[in-house]
Amino acid sequence: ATIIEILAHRTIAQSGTTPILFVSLYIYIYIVFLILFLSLITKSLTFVQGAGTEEACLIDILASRSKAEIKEIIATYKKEHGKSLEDDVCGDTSGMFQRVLVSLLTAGRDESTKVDEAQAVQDAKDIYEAGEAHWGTDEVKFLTVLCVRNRNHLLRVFQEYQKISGRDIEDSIKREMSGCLEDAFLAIVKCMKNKPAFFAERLYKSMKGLGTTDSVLIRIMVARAEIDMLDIKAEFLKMYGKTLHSFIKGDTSGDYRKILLELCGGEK
Ligand SMILES: [Ca+2]
Repeated sequence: ATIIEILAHRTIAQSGTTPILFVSLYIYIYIVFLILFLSLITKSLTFVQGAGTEEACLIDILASRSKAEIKEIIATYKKEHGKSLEDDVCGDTSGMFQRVLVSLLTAGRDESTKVDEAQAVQDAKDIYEAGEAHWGTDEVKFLTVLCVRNRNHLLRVFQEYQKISGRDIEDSIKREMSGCLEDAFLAIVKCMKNKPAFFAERLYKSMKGLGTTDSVLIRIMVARAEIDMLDIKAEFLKMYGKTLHSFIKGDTSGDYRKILLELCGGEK
């Protein structure tokens, strides 16, 4: 008989002899501890995850959209909510994370394709000195480069950074920062390097492991369906050795699955 059956069918009073009483008590305490322990683990896991779903949503959108798209988002937000998106973001966030979001919102990024060689070398040095070569981190330097420079220029900065520091910029961000700020800077760097790969990773993480973060899955599938879904699927397959289609199929069910697969398109 299993422990549960023993416990269910034999109360302490019924068990009579002392050894059995102790064994039952022991098993009972063991189970209570196990439950407490497991709930503690689940709690601490949600704590370490860093950005909650709402912060992650802000990061995903603001880090990946162009100047024109952000302007449109701000206008639509104003029309639908009668409030300024910037004010609401400021009301809900704080510190450097807030400054990064506002910087992305005010769309100060240069969108030309010009690479200024000397400036790129200087930017890489500045970031290195503000981070790895500095006790603590001067996050403002990261912000001025990552939120302002154009994509081609940044790709050059990342190369130069690797040369100077011997590290990938993503590793340094992970070493120097934490929480939402780390997530925001990482998202910016990943979007600059390869936007479809960034979304492939977000989709993968929304489904792998226990449960599915439906809000992330839905948002990205709907937002990218007609933009770069083919590229995202190709990156997904390259990164995880499985098709996005098969992943969604295995992780969802019913009409919800049908709609997501429709947005995903064919297996390939
Ligand atoms: Ca440092």
